[in-house]
Amino acid sequence: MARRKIALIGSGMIGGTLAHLASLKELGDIVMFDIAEGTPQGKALDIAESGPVEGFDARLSGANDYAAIEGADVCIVTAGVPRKPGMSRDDLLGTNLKVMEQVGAGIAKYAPNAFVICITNPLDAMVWALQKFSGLPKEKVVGMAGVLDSSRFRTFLAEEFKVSVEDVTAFVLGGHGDTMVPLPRYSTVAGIPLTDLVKMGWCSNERLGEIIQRTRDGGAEIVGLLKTGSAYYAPAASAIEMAEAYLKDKKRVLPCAANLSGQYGLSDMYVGVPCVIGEGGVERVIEIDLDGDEKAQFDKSVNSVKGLMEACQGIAPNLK
Ligand code: A3D
Repeated sequence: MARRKIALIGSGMIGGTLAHLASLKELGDIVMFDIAEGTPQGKALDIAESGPVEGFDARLSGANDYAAIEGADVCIVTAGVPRKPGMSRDDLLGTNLKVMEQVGAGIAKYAPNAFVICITNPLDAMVWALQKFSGLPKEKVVGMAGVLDSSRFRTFLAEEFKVSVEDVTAFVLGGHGDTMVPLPRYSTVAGIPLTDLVKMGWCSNERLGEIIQRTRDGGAEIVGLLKTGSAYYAPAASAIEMAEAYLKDKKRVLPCAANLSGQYGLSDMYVGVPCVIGEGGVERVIEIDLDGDEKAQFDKSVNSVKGLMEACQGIAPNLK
């Protein structure tokens, strides 16, 4: 059987890490694409040369022409610009929207059957625009944010409780931004909800609130430390988990920015919700019960995503 083909559109910090992880996991052959000449070619060759040492078989190549992504099974999009200190994700909108238009056209022409995972920020608006620009089926275009946000939440919780990260599950809903909604009721240590752990005296409500705020600020914390760009190891690992769920038809239940068609009372927009990811792409959006406070937080987050979508429509009126 032919190997699967994975196209990485954008070969910067996340793109390079994606190529490395996909190679180590032998997910398929990898084509790295970028407008910067030499960058995708150089990174692809460098990673290919680690193959004999690591013991993976994968063909890696780099390109500056979309024709190279022809027939890709998965496209992971990081093309665009990242944040610098002092910038919000939303400051990237104008530049990255134009990039999504080019990427959408490239995918539509050369990889119309691919499962497309968008990472470019501001995420929920960019994945929505990318689906429209590409015209691919809505269930085949998805955004990565929730896996990363919940992984950050899990990291901080495991550290706080001094337990393995493997035993911590976490749920984060809503848009990928300051209004994201980490849900303690649906986050657990080995199945015990955080709300029960507070009752059991594992931590106070105040401390839990601090951890939730650190999760919301998780991206900015890294931008502040790196100073030259944003996070890339954990974002790449998170997108690879989604790609693997699709390629291996694992039916993973993962929080993703998915297109809503009536769920949560919303339609024609992308926002972070729990999804089943398998060979069909986003096979199911799971509607969980939200209490009054959770619903209010979710609505606030949805409104901020809608504001970004309107800003996109102001720039690109064809995005109706
Ligand atoms: P960076 O290392 O700058 O890589 C971006 C790459 O895109 C560069 O190599 C550029 O040359 C390339 N590029 C620019 N314009 C185009 C174009 N028109 N066509 C093709 N390639 C182009 O950034 P990065 O890899 O650190 O981050 C990539 C994106 O991911 C940014 O928008 C970040 O804000 C975003 N990001 C999202 C998350 C989420 O959780 C959603 C997390 C971290 C970063």
